[in-house]
Amino acid sequence: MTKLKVLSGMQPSGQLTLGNYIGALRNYVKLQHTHECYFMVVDMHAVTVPQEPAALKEQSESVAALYLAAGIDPKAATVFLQSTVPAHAELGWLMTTLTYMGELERMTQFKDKSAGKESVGAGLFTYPSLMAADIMLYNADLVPVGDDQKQHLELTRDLAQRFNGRYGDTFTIPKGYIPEVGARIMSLDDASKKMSKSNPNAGSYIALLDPPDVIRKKISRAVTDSGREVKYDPANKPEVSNLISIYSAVTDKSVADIEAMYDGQGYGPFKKELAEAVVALIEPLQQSYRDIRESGELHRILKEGQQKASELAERTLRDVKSKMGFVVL
Ligand code: ATP
Ligand code: LTN
Repeated sequence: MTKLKVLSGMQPSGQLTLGNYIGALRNYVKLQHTHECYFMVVDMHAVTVPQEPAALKEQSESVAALYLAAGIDPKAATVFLQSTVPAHAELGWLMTTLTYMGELERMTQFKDKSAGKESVGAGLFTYPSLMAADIMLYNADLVPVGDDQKQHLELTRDLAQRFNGRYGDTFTIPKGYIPEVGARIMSLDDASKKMSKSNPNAGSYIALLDPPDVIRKKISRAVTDSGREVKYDPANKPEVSNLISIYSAVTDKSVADIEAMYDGQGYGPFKKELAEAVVALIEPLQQSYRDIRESGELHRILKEGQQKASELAERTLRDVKSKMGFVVL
């Protein structure tokens, strides 16, 4: 039986966070042996907001190395940089022509990222059309992402259906693969905002490359309410509920078990043990990250990924162009 296809990506717009890991990266690792997987670093998406060239380069390599450090095996999954497969830009343009302005205007990520900014690049607006192209180039069945990408995925499904309706059956209609616990980890300083690697306040997120003591400090300083009850109640105790979600995702303990463990103990012991659980998860990943960066193997792996991804992507693009009436030579 042929394997279902999986594609996903993360932006090299900062250091990967625990939110990225729990919401998406963990599922990449889980799916790689049972599915045909494509995992990319979406550098072309990252430049929809200004990036400093040296930082973009370093972060792109760092994200790719973190994929591997988290357990992605380049022999099992194809790992590559989006910008090294030009078919993304090309199908991205074609998808932009298929997308309605009204659809893009409704995207909450665009509204959030453009709010209060004086000049906003047009790429930030058309970003979801490029994401749709990313997924469609590989005819992915499943897309492991966090909760914040649901709306973009819905648009991808609409565009795939629109294309199929106009030009004949071509694209698979993809589905999201979103975790039950941890699909939306919130900021440590403000539980109304999602944890985000591009947040200028480093105290708001736990980076996968934060040293253990920094992780301990960030968790001990994480905002909580003035009560002392470790209770999952997102409406009234959003901060503590967020920490419980992280605890549950990291240890696989149920919310009820965690509440029972800290019954009557206040936030102190809870936060301390949460920090240790996060450190225990992250330390081996950091060791493996250092090994990968020092091995000098990264570019070779990304080059192989580029070749594998290009084959499939080019084939889809030729088919699309031909169906749309471009002269294919
Ligand atoms: P940026 O701050 O640049 O917007 P980000 O941290 O939001 O970046 P992305 O690169 O946009 O991260 O997302 C990569 C993946 O991680 C996506 O699948 C996204 O849904 C998931 N993700 C991002 N933040 C969280 C979070 N706080 N909780 C759960 N999943 C998340
Ligand atoms: N928009 C996504 C990143 C992304 C992506 C994709 C995710 C770009 N292309 C294709 C899944 C599949 C985000 O996390 N902000």
